[in-house]
Amino acid sequence: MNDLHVQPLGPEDLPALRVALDGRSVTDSSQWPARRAELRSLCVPPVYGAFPALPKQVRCEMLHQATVRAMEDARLWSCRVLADGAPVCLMRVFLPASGGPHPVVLHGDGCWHTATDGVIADLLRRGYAFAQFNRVEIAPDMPGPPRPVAALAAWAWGYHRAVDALCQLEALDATRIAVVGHSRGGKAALLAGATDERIALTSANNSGAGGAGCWRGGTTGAETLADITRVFGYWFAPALAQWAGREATLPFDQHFLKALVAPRALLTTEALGDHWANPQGTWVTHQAAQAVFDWLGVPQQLAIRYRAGDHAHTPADWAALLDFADHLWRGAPRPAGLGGPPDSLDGRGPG
Ligand code: GTR
Repeated sequence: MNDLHVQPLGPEDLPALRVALDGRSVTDSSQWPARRAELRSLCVPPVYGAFPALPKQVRCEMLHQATVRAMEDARLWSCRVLADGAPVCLMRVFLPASGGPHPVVLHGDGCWHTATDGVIADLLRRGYAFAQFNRVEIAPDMPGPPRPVAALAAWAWGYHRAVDALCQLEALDATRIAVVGHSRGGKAALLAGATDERIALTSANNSGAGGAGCWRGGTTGAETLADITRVFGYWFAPALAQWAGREATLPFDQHFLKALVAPRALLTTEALGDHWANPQGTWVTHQAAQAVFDWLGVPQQLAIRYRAGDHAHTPADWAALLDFADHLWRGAPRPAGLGGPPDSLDGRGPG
């Protein structure tokens, strides 16, 4: 990436995170829950619309248990997640052969098969369980007539119901649940993590517009609000399209969604050549959200990682997530290579 691809935009151009709606500065961390609730009301309904109703009861029905010889005798559980008796989705849970409770990585992109056998084997070898559902079982990823619930909200709700189910499995450590997704799945994972405090680590890969990217801009050639609402209107609240061309006056930007994760952990993984997913604008929202993590005394809970290359959920991206989880949960050193893109607007290289 070089300067030709970068528009002049910095974190100071985004709406303030620590000025409450009544105009007062948010100075004490005891005010954070109230401000967090305000931020949520400002940035979630206008973009994603309403979530499906919260069920009274979620059940994780065990359908089958197997041993996977090709994965060092890993356990593989097939489950059905039910909300108030109605099926939500199927879920597969891979667990290391023995031990536990294991931290678990929850992935909703079953429709893409980005979690290859090699990726899953690596997770298991490193002592993580891996749970996967297919978000398109919850809401199809196809255009069609207007829907009562937009797809991203339905997919995020699916993550939440899968978390309900995972919390019922004693072999898993419910205090160490990570969620991850790629691109549109990364938008859903970020929304899920921002709105559910049981999720300890949220990770979005190449999530761009409506995810970790900045609506106001960043990378020249990045997908705009007009682009995404024209082609993928069914992912979003219908009213979002009204902001096309007026992004500079939005009362929020995606740093609000990132800040909702604080003080829990958030890692976004980005690709320098993925201009459509706005790698530079993602750095701007990152820097703006970092101020909240710093202020709450947890600067290390927010991380961003850039790699060379294009739009994809690569084994290197999965490894970056596990390295960060090892750091948070197992005392491993903070991984190298976290930080801004090499030609970031403020000139800071990867830290
Ligand atoms: C693109 C879309 C992006 C991104 C991507 C994907 O076509 O414009 O916002 O979500 O699809 O999901 O791979």
